[in-house]
Amino acid sequence: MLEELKNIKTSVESRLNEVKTLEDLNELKVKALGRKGDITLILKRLKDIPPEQRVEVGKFANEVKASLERMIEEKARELKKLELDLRLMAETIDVTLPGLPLIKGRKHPLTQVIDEIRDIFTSMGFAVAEGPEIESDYYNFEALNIPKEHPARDMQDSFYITEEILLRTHTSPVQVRTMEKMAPQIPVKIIVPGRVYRRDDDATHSPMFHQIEGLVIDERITFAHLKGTLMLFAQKVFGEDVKVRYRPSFFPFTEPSAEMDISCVMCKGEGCRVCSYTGWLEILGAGMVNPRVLEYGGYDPEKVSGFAFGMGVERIAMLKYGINDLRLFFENDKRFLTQF
Ligand code: 2NL
Repeated sequence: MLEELKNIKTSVESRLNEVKTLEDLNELKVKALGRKGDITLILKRLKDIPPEQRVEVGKFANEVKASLERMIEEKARELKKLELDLRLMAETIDVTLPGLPLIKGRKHPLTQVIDEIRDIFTSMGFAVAEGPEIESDYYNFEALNIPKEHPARDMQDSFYITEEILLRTHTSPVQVRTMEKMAPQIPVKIIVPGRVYRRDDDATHSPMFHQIEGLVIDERITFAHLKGTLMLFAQKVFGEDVKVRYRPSFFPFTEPSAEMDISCVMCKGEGCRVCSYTGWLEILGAGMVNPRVLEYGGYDPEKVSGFAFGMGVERIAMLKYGINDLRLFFENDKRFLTQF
């Protein structure tokens, strides 16, 4: 039995060197020291041997058992430390590695143009007004002196929800609403940016587009105020040396009416494809507020007068940035949008 104990001891010792995991170690421990382990079995057999040998063998068996327990425990500590070291190594974070790139957002080019135009007019003392995109026939047409047979009123040209309710075709209804609220106070000096809707869809027309309109009402407002204000605006958007000209025009809500051209931003007035070889680009419509529209708004045309104007934001943006297809604004293609 002494021989057996020695063999168990050397066998466990040599196998301890090969053990690589806590699981293997536990297996080894059970096999040697467990309830049915090699050492335990020998201790159980002690009662069968002669008493004079029993003391010596028993003592040696307990020594082997204690020695194996110590060695196994030592190995367990070693393996635990190794496992922790490996885990720490695997979980190491290199704080010097570059981070993930942050993609910075930006305003849509149309929003940038609206903001720029808004800044120009607010710096001249205009306030910004906004209103509903779903409008009544009254505010969209009637109060703007747009007659019943006018083509804009046709079902083919506007988005009707009912016979009386439609998507606004211009931002002018907000100006009527503002006049109603303010009258008879003066001065009125507002710009109205916003989305408008018309039943059009091609390379130069979108069913939804943006307008900015302006309205000034005060005593003795003349066409000279209109010209000075809009010329300053054009020079701020397109540059100090841009030239402007006015041509007679017609709108039901202004009288007289005009259209403002600027010298072509591409050829500086020389004549090119963009300006159809005229040297001029049309950028907005304007006029003196029709007396009937002043009355609809609650103002007395004998006491006050006003001028108004309207422009398409997409058109201004296309001319400013040299964009040739309106649809680019609405396709959400980042290759286009990130250029602004
Ligand atoms: C254009 C022309 C224009 C107006 C809009 C207006 C509004 C009121 C009274 C009088 Cl409440 N006028 N707005 C006046 C002239 C022209 O727009 O070509 N827009 C894209």
